[in-house]
Formats: sequence, C-alpha cells, structure tokens
Amino acid sequence: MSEYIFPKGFWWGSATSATQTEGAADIDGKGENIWDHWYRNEPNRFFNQIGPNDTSQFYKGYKDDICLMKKLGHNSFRLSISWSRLIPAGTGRVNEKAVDFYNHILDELIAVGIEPFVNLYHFDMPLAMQNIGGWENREVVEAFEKYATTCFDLFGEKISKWFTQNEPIVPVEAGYLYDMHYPNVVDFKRAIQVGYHSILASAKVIKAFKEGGYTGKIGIILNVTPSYPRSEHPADKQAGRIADLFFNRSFLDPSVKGSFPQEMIQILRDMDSLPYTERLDKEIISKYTVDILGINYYQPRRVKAKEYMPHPDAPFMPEHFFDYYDMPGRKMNPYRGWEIYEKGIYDILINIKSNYGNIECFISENGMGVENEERFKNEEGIIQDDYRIDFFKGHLKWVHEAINEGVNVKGYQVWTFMDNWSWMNAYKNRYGLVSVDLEKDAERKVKKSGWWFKALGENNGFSENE
Ligand code: BGP
Repeated sequence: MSEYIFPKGFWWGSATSATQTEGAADIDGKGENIWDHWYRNEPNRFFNQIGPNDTSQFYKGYKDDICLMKKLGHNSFRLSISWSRLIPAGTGRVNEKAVDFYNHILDELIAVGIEPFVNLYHFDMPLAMQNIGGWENREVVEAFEKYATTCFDLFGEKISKWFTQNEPIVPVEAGYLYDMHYPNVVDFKRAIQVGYHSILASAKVIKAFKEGGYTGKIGIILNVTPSYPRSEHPADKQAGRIADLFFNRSFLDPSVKGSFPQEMIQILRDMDSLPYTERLDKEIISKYTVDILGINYYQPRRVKAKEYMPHPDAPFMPEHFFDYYDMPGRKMNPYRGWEIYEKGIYDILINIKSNYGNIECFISENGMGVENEERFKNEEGIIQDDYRIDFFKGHLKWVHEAINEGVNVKGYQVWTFMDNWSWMNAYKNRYGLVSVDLEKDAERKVKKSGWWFKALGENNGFSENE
C-alpha cells in the first residue's frame, strides 16, 4: 500500500473568491462591480439566470462556514476582498461595513487556527472603474494601488500572505477576446493593453507593499497550464511554444523574472499590438517581482499546428498560430468539458523549479466541477463524490513526486470549500467539499470528499486505499 505523506507544516485548505460566495451584492454599502452590472443587463447569459446576489451567502454564514472549514482539515484558506465592497466607487470613500465584515472573517479564521491568504483581485472590477475603461486606463492601475494600500493598512497585521490578483489573464481573454466576461470586447490590441496594465498594477502593488514596510509575503496566483503539442513535428512544437508564450509566459515571466519574453514582444510588434507604456514601467516590473507563486491547475492545453489558414480579415486571435487538439482517448470531465491530466501538475512544478528559480509556490486551485451531483446522494443524503476524491489523489501523487524531486511547493488548496457561483456557469458545475442547497436557504452538507479532505489534513497525507 502506497502512502503519500507531505512535509511538516504543509498548507491544506481551499480557495474562493468574494463574488462567487459572499452574496449580499447590493446591501451594506457595496458598490456595483462588473458582474452585478452585467447580470442586471443580461441575466440570460448566466446559467439558470442565477446572479451574483444569490451566491452561497458567505456574507451571512461565514462564522459557521469557518467552523466547518476547521472541522474539515483546513489550516489555510484563500479568500478575496471585494474591491467594490470595500471602496464602492473603486476610489475614494471606504465602506466601514466592509471593513467590519473582512475584519470579522479574518479574526474568525485566526481564532480557529486557519491562516488567511488574501487576494486583492478576482475578476471583479468595480463598475465605476470599468466605466472609465477598466484595466485599459492607467487611472485604474493607480486606483488599484491605492485600494491595495488601503487593504494593507486596514488588515496587514492579520495577514502574512497577500496576492495581487488571481489568474489575471482570464479577464484579458474572457473580457477582451472570447466574450465570456464583461465588457465583452473582441479586440486583440485592447486585450494586450489590459494584460499589460494588469501586470503593471501587480508590480506597483508589490512596490507599495515593500516600500510601505508591511510584513509578510506578497505573490500572485496564476493558471500556468503547460501546452502539450500533438507530436514532435516541428510545426506542432512551434504551436506549443507560441501557445505557452501567450497563455503562460505572458504573465509568469514578468511576475517571477521581471521581464517579458523577447519572442512575445516580437509577435506583438509584428501585429502592431505593442501596448502603450511609460518610462518607469520597465524598471518597476523588473524590480518588483513576486515572493511567492500560487498555481491554479485544472486541465492541460493540447495544441497542434494549424489545419487551415485563418481568414485574413478576421480579428486577430492567439489561435492564429495554433489549433486546439482533441487528443483521442483523453480522460475527460464531461460536465466542465475539461480534460483530466494529473501529471500536468507535476510538469508545471518541474518547470517552475527548472526555469523560474524554484520560487516558493503552492497549488492554489485544483478541483473538479460536476453537474447534478444530487443523483449521487446516499440514503443519509450525503453526496458520494468518489470521482472528486480520485481527482485529488491523482493530482496529489504528482505533487508528492515533485516534492521528492526538490520542488519548493508548500501547500495544496482545492477549489473549493463549498459549492459556489461559477461566473456564467452559475451553479451548473459544483466544486465544493460541501454542498450548498439553493432551494433550502443555501443549506450546507459535507460531501464524502469533505470527510476525505478532513483525514487528508489531519494525517498530513493519504494512503492509496483510503
Ligand atoms: C478558476 C477561477 C475560479 C473558478 C475556477 C473553476 O479559473 O479562478 O474563479 O471559477 O476556475 O472554473 P469554473 O468556475 O469556470 O468552472
């Protein structure tokens, strides 16, 4: 029987974001963010028309939720602060009720012995900031820096791990290329500007953190999925390299190494899409890199050389350089439509060790979203989500192997503690260790995976047949 025991002090926990769990989107002085606004205007874009006001009600139930987290083996938990709850207009007045709310959460976590990891931005641009251009506008970069400093001042004493952003590439892709997030723009050049300003914003916040003398570490959370080419053919490999440039290295290199890949700059130059920059930006980006890296991993990216030339007049997309590859026989999570490839997590970690100075890192999201889990309930009404336990085990084995090979990986946080609102998918795919019954006032019930996770945390590992 194989046993997988992790280093002493390994971080076990889960991650979530404000918009996906808090609910209470329009009370106690919270300002609107892009999700509130988009839902109000186009509710049909959201699965079953469920919007951000109806998320898991963490705003109301945080005390019990935190108690349950403790019971389920957590020693750490990542949450995000909602910028528009704390500073309703994105800049200016601070909402005291939000200060109380986040203080209560942090106090509660600390009281039960769960370390809070706090992220400052998880896809939730305040509407007032979006109305002046969102990340396209440098004023928003400045406002973000002020918001971050406000957070450091207000909560800094309670937090030793800060994160500037979660998956900052997602608002770029989803909001400015693929029409999955507000403002639903399709424009490569604007997407590049948005991406550049997000990176600059992260570096500026790190600068403010360091210069302000705050204690603790500051990092970023990235989805750094490796690209796997269909074959060793040079054209397939080139497709993989370019996909990696766009989707991984664009954020990973500046965040960890402080510079952009030359090849990427060249492509942008050729496309006449280099972003607007200012004189001191380069120095700030190169000097203020992250202390710690959170890695979100769900699925690999499989690519191949292009089958057909793109339409010459169609809007430019990164997919100009590669096609996605449906590898025959790949293991799928059919609900989310994502491939399950456990070794991917190891490949990422080895890449971080080999090419990014073995920076301190942790798995900050990993999980499996499944539809209609009700059908797996046993007689006691407990969801028997063995598939999720297998998913976690399969990935953890590879994390364990990476540790054996010297990767500086310090923890594993799942997505997520309780079922939450998955943006446009709302409550379609459920990820929680704990189910949330929307029909019964968001009643919580621990799933089988929740009890398994408890043992994982308490034993600091698992054995094959547990
Ligand atoms: C990550 C995000 C999360 C979360 C998760 C699951 O990319 O950081 O916010 O939602 O993916 O994906 P989804 O909710 O789209 O199924």
